[in-house]
Amino acid sequence: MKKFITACILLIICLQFFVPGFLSAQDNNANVVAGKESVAGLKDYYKDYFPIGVAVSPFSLNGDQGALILKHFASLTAENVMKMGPIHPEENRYFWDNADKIVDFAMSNGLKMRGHTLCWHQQTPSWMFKDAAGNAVTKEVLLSRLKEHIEQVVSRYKGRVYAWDVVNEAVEDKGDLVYRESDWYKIVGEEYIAKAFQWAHEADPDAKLFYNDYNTENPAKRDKIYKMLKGLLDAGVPVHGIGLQGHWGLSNPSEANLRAAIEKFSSLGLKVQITELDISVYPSNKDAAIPEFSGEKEQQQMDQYKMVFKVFRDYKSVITGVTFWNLSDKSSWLDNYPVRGRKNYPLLFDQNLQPKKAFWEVVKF
Ligand code: HAH
Repeated sequence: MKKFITACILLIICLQFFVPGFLSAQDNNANVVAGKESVAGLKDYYKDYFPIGVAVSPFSLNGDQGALILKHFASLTAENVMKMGPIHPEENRYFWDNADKIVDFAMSNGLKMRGHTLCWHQQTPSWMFKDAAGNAVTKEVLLSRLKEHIEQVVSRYKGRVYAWDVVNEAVEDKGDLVYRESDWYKIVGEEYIAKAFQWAHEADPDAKLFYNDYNTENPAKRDKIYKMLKGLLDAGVPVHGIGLQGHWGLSNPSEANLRAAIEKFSSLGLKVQITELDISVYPSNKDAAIPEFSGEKEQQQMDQYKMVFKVFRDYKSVITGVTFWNLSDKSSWLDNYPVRGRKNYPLLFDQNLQPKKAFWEVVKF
């Protein structure tokens, strides 16, 4: 009898070690939640699907926000500090400190790190396009500056940043024009896009390289981007994936357009990531600020989050990451864009860092 009891105790100890949650209230189904607090983090619910990430600043890594990041997220993106302006403020000066803080935090906590972004028309330092006399630089000068920038930044984070948004938002939204008429395009022509990918690949052959854009579910823009990407791939340019930014609204995109975009881009053999997810509660720039987030808007946001995550799960074979653009409704870039000072409620955690109703829609499956 004594031996039997000892054996039983040993068995229970073993089970506790090897079967997570054996002695706790946790159900074997990772999606069961208890009370207000989630048993698991967002990343744990999605561990068999794709890493869930969040865009951060180096100042949001401590205290309650740091704890929330570690509980729920498996990947980080620097919201701003790896962009060309902040990281390369003058021709021969790089400012690494802030980007290093985020990369170090990711590495010491076992998180993946995405790089954002190497070439964009905004948040680019003005010196980039000008010579010492203030005139526009030549194509050759601009390309050599871009090459130097990409080599420096990508090689610094080689082996730590696993994926880069190499070119951001190069395609025009309106009309038939394919390429955005940015300074990059005006000075270099479309060639800057292929060159950026080539130089990023040379600097880190193991990094996954993404073209990143918004409105990618809009059929007209989707088809322009598809054509551009097909052209790059046919020419042997090392592009590995497309980032759908995911700055969405309560009824946009439709499920059909979201599915069609994922299918169309992945038909090129590209991986797909949702790189900057948030769901704004305002349909247009003209909407007045709402005093509190509840009722119909809350329900619509729950439905939209539920729909998009169902679609992401359906395409888990091509989706290799889903990243939120900020951590919680306490503060997000949408509090100031497109209307300065208009409070928005676009994320899964509320202003007190608690999971919102939409959170539960995302993890109940
Ligand atoms: C994104 N652009 C950028 O990729 C990201 O770097 C930035 O922090 C926020 C949003 C979205 C965008 C925009 O900036 C302007 C007009 C439309 C969309």
